[in-house]
Amino acid sequence: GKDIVPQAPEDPMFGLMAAYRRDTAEMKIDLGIGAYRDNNGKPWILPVVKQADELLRKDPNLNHEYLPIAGLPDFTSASQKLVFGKDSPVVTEKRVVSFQTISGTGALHIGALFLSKFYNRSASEAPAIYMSNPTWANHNQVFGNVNIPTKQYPYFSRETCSLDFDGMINTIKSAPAGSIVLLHACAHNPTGVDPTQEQWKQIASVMKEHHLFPFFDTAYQGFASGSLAKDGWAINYFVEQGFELLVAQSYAKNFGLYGERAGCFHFVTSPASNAQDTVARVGSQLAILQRSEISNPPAYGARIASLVLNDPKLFAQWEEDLRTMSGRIIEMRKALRGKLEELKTPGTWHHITDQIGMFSFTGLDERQVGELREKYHVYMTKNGRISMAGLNTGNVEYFADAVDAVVRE
Ligand code: PLP
Ligand code: TYF
Repeated sequence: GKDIVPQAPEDPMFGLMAAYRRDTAEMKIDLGIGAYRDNNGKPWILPVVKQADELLRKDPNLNHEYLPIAGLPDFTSASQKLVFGKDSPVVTEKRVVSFQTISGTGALHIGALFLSKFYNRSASEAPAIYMSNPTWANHNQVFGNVNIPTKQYPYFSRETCSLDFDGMINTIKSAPAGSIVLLHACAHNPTGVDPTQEQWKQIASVMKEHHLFPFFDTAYQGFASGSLAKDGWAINYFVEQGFELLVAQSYAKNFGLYGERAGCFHFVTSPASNAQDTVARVGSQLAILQRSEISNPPAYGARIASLVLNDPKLFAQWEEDLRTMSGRIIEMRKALRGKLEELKTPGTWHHITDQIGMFSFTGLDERQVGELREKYHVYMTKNGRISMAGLNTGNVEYFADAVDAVVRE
């Protein structure tokens, strides 16, 4: 009858991971989940995280008490500085309120929940959130679960394997005033394609003119340009333009703290005489939402990140670790493209090195992806995305040969 709970489909990413684990072939390759792997295909604990962990273990004052509802203050303040810059007016003018969250997903969720309760309540129709097509699959559920209507803007051109800027900007232009626009701050997942600074300026200008509300998702700061500040450029350009905006920040990838769930949510209000009052009111409501959802956030990951972010020496070590990860990924992009071009694999492959961050959107279609899995034990998402970190000097040639074979078929 009606009351039966319907069976839900398995999360495709976790299904893919399980299938990979079941595969007994020696040459199997996991290009599925966006998690960094070293050149031996193993998870990598950042050296700076090891150092911070040792320091924490030696600290006689640490215990397992609850954190405050908003999280570890040293963590949230350092997170503000990382996203907005040390001397940012949003920090000095106290125009930002930040809550520690269950990684980036939790930050998106509390932002979504806050919007669903408090954003444009007088509008005759609930405002929709526009997200890129494609986007991180979880975005749809996070916003859908709190009944925010979800819409899409074009993002990726299958022909050029690059940004469909005209499609994006035209759809944003046609969004009803008051709509929310979800933007990947850098290293777009799944395409690896970001707007240029010039394009970001146009996006900001259109959004201002049409009274649209930006929600930035920043899960890959440090993976895109090689500079933490540059990777935060788009957010800070919007801040400079005076937007009120939201930011969901994840430390899963850039600290390798995936399972520790360290993240932060930021609400920034525009410069105005009542800005501090706005921040206080919003903060008071966020505290109630946080309390009812998780009471208070988990401590360990935030302590690690906080130690590193607040210590100049550890921070410098972190930047080096980030360069180790992004540098290896760039090497693999070059190796893959080089090998495909050497094989004269039909098609063009420059997008492999043009794209940035953790992922490459290869342009492979579902049949090719299926054959890579069935015949060659290569695991990747159906949309043709590969996690570049799954490639290494030991398997990149095997992968290129496999791609060559399925493309020629
Ligand atoms: N946003 C994007 C675009 C992502 O790719 C991810 C995935 O890792 C997240 C947010 C959030 O991840 P987490 O909840 O592990 O921080
Ligand atoms: O896109 C990825 O691979 C990462 C990790 O349900 C991820 O963002 C993917 C799917 C998912 C949870 C995490």
